[in-house]
Amino acid sequence: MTSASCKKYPKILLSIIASLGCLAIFLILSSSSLISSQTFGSAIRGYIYVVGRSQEADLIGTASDGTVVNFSHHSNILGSKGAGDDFQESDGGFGCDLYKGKWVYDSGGEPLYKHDSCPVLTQTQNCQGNGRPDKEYENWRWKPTQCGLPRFDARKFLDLMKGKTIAFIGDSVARNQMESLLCILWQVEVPNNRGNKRMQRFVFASTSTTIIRIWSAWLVNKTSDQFDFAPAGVPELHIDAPDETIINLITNFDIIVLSSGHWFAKQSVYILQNEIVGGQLWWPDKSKKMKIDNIKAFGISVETILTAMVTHPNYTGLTVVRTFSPDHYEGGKWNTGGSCTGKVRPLKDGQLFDNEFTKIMHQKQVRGFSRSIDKNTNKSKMKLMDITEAFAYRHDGHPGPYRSTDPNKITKRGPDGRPPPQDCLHWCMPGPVDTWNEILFEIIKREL
Ligand SMILES: *[C@@H]1O[C@H](CO)[C@@H](O)[C@H](O)[C@H]1NC(C)=O
Ligand SMILES: *[C@@H]1O[C@H](CO)[C@@H](O)[C@H](O)[C@H]1NC(C)=O
Ligand SMILES: *[C@@H]1O[C@H](CO)[C@@H](O)[C@H](O)[C@H]1NC(C)=O
Ligand SMILES: CC(=O)N[C@H]1CO[C@H](CO)[C@@H](O)[C@@H]1O
Repeated sequence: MTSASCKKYPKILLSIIASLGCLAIFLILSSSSLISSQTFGSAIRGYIYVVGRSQEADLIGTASDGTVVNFSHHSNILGSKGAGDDFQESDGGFGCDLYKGKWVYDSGGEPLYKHDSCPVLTQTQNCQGNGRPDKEYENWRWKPTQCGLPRFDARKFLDLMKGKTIAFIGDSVARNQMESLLCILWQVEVPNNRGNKRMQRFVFASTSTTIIRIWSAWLVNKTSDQFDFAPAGVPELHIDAPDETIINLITNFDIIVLSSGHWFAKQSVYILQNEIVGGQLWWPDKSKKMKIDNIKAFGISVETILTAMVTHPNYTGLTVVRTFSPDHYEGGKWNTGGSCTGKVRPLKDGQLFDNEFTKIMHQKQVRGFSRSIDKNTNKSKMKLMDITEAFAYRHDGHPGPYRSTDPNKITKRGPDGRPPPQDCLHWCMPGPVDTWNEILFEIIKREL
């Protein structure tokens, strides 16, 4: 983002700009935006991401179509009880790792819905509607090595989900996936909007299937009063206490998809056992080292929310943790020439950007997941939906500069080579994010 584009969002960014000269990230819809459907489409818009310089990819693969991926090193990353085990028992004992595979171009493929056939699609992710000139990114399909990933059958999904409720809980990437699912289902049935102030809620009458979204950026208890030496106004995250709003609702849900991570790049104070242990874009006493940085805080938060869920006496649902969604501010940071402008096909093998931040966030998340599995005392199930590496290849799947219908928006680099303001974090709809719901459907088929 340029400083000019920051000026467009003075309210949102003001405090951060003040201290950081616009070095801030603001990713997501504010929580209020889930209240009314009018605000679908109002959105945001600055993102900061630190993307490492291109390095040798640490994935191995063949190059016939340039997109073969070797994920075999995953077992190391995932540790003992990670997603590596998730699908071993399925497929009649053959096992199929849904996260190991490649992106294949499907020239005759049609997306699951059209950008103009889904009234709930947020405008900032409506890439075609915002004038994105290329369209091929809609036609790459994820092909797991050992099995096929069936095209999403909306009718079958509703039948399988008869009487059931699925809740997407988390940040704006949760919204991205929830809207993708709604758009897919919309093609066979228009749901009733039964939302309220706490949550978005759509009910498909034919099967009484309910799709819910609840905003919770960090998934843990957030306060904002003055606390010890933390000033009022800076979000205080009690990273060892879950967001009570979530915990109070979970027994109503059969399936919960959790999405978090990117807000740990935002300003906040980290509190553990009632003691301030660190902060992000906030730490007044430079002479003292903080105990917990944003990456550690993320890992702890994941363990906190999951532990609260799997030790809840009455929760029997399936919890799906969708792993950290990779962003693609390639070649720099968001404000130093990092860009996904002009990316029209997935990265080829060997071109993968080694994004240290993504990698370590993923590791912490997987560790938090594994540790909470060990604490499970109820009948609920947990699955890791480990999409991080597969989606690291999809630098073509983001809106880039096509974030609004504004006919005067800048979509090309300036004379100084600076890229235009852009979103290389959220995913176009239709687009690769629809694959998440195809994978989710497979998980549900296997677990319900
Ligand atoms: C994938 O990587 C593993 C180890 O990293 C290696 O043993 C294996 O041969 C590789 N497979 C392919 C198809 O390259
Ligand atoms: C956070 O914790 C306080 C104190 O225990 C509690 O009153 C509040 O409801 C909690 N809020 C959330 C969102 O969990
Ligand atoms: C769990 O269910 C029982 C029986 O319906 C109820 O008495 C109890 O309050 C519930 N516990 C929680 C934490 O919801
Ligand atoms: C059905 C079941 O296994 N419920 C258990 C869930 O976890 C609590 C402890 O938090 C147990 O007391 C329940 O028996």
